[in-house]
Amino acid sequence: MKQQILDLLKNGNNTYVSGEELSRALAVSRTAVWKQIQTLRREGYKIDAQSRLGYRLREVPDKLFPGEIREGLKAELLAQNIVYRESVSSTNDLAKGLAAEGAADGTVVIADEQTGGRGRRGRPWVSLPGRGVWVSIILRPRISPAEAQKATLMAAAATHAAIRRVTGQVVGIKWPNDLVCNGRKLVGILTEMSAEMDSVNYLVIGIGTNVNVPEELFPAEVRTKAASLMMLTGEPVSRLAYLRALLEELENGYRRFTSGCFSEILEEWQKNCITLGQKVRVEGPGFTGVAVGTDPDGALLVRKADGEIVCVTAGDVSLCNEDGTYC
Ligand code: BT5
Repeated sequence: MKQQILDLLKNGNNTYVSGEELSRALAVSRTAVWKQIQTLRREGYKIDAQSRLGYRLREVPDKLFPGEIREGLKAELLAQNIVYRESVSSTNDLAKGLAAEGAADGTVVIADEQTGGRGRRGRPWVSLPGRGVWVSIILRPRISPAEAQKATLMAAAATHAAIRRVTGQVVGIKWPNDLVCNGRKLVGILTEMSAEMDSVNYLVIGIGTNVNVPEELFPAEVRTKAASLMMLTGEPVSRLAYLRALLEELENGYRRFTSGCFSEILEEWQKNCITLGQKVRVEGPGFTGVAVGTDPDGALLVRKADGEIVCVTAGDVSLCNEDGTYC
């Protein structure tokens, strides 16, 4: 009923809709309408009430409510099940729980705030309330565990396209899971999976995008390394518009991925990858070399000084700065 009232108010296009009209359209009492209006107001919708005129929707909150996301969203699979929470520890953890209970392919889990957002290897991911898009997607592709890396690349290419669509800015993809601009990280991607020996049960792709974070709000430990879409454009960016673009690009990427067209995705990814052709250091083993390409699954190929080509499937890769340091 709440969503129906909201839809009717939106149809009113900034004019008043009478309480009587609302109660008639929904076949409920005017008190019931009033209660829903109060709930909407608590959620942040600014609704004017005038005794003889009725109600007018003045402002929609900057929240990623499923009803708002779906408005104008050109996606099918990723529009079906959208789970929203004001605050969670980690959308990836919530998504994994839902996936284990059988959540459908394409379920989207989104939160306004993460109190325990995670990066890879248990590293923390700063997820300020209301300032980013912290989202996880449950996918159930018929692939082997070895192919899961492809999903991270697919997500990076989709995120890259969404940022370009919404901000007009072209950012760089840093192998395997970062989107960066001037050496600062805008987006981090964390792909997790549940699998048998030869098949994946489900993937959870978590994508964290700093949207409206001014530099001073980043905690000191990431302030000089992080960026946001707002820092790129110089003005606030609509989280809803960005999330819709992201879901559309992800759905498009997932369709290509599952219909055997990963090579197209890889080509796009390679065009925008800033790691390729660069001198890099592969952290962990600690060797250096030149990133000369990827294998068909998206693993990074690094040519060492002695000419040996090493295939790097996971881990951190730092790029060489002009002064010979790596970051
Ligand atoms: C990542 O890990 O980059 C993956 C981040 C994935 C976050 C999403 S949000 C939705 C979903 N739910 C989750 O709990 N996670 C996913 P990694 O490559 O390990 O990078 C982590 C490092 O990035 C940290 O150690 C910091 O140095 C840095 N960092 C942390 N928060 C950041 C932020 N908001 N912006 C830029 N850099 C950040």
